[in-house]
Amino acid sequence: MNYKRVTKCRACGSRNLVKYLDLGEVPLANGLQESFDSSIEKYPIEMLACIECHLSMLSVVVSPEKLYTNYPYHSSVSQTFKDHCRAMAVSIKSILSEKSEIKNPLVIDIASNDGCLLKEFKAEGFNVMGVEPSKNLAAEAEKNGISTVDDFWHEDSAARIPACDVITATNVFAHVDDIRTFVKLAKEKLRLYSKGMLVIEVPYLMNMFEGNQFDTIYHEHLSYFLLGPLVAMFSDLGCPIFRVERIPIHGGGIRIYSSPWGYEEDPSVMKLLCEERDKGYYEAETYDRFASGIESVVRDLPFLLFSLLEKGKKVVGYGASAKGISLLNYCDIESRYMNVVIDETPDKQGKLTPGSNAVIAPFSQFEIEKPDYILLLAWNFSKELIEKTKHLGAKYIIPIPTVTIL
Ligand code: DWN
Repeated sequence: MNYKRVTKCRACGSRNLVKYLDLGEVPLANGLQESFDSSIEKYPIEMLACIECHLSMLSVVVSPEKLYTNYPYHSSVSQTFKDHCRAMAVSIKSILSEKSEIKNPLVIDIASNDGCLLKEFKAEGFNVMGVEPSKNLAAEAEKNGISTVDDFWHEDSAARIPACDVITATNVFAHVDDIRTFVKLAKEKLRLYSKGMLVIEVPYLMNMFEGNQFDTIYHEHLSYFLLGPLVAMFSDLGCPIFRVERIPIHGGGIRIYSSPWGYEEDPSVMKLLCEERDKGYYEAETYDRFASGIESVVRDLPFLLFSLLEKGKKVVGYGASAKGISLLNYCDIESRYMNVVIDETPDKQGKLTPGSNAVIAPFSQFEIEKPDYILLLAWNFSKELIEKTKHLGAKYIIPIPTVTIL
């Protein structure tokens, strides 16, 4: 068996965990198939909430080696994400320069993917180094001039990197089982001299609940964060969060800044903690409401695709995203309703979406398929995807928060 069950909260250690959502068993979202496989492995998707600190988490942890050794997701495919990385590098440079005079600071990016973020730091005059466990991505980053330690973030890899001024971790913290060790190892690398800081971006549970983004629940995402549990855990580890920003990327997240080196707490931290409390995120009803809210999409999306098929309309998916593949499985959408998903990531093309068995095809396939409807499976990049395809004259299906036709 390639997974283990969660028995205690990974943030606070409490065993007081309550299940609030069960989405059944689905294949791994990025486990793209070379050919049809009727015995594809499936793993449970259940959400638990910690009664003590309010961290939400999956009930199982699939082995990271199985998930990430060869990972098809390339950050650089999206211009929106590249713009986000550019703005992030500029903003961190400005915050760091308020605090220290250091020239050419060193930034380490954990789970640096193809080097998308580090490229922007480099352009801002930083020295850069990546840590990336996926061999294909680490090799690509190296090819692009980004020095990369080809490994997960653990004691051995941490020992191989120098002390630094900034550590970034975007879209990886939610994927990590032992988040306490992750922070401890990062904290030990931050230089006192430059008041080094750890900057982490994670999807935000408030955005997930408000936007009905249940498709972002899949095996790679082990935790679903509010600020509350993070503030408590980071403070317990001696690396307090001193600033938080809400960020629009990937449907809405938070960027947290933490450091062991005595930064004054910004009002943004208390403000968001109060908002979480006032909006009921520490109350059970909020979780039950989210769980029942997903039913409309699970009912309406297959119904819409079925009725379009009956009317002889062609539907093509756009963006073989992990969330899109998960959505197809949660909604039981088979290839007879939609047999092609377009994706511009070469590593994904020619493969089948696990479970729903649609062929992943390059952009040029749009001209052959001539879709009447495009299902935006990467709805987080709707603007970019619509801009690229509007010449096709198709209508768009946006699956969440409610199934909508544009
Ligand atoms: O945390 C995670 C997030 C940040 O990224 C991971 N666990 C995996 C991944 O999730 P995802 O696959 O749901 O991410 P995206 O970025 O929403 O995926 C978009 C997909 O669409 C990619 O496969 C690239 C593709 N795409 C494209 O073909 N043309 C995207 C854009 C913007 C495009 O123009």
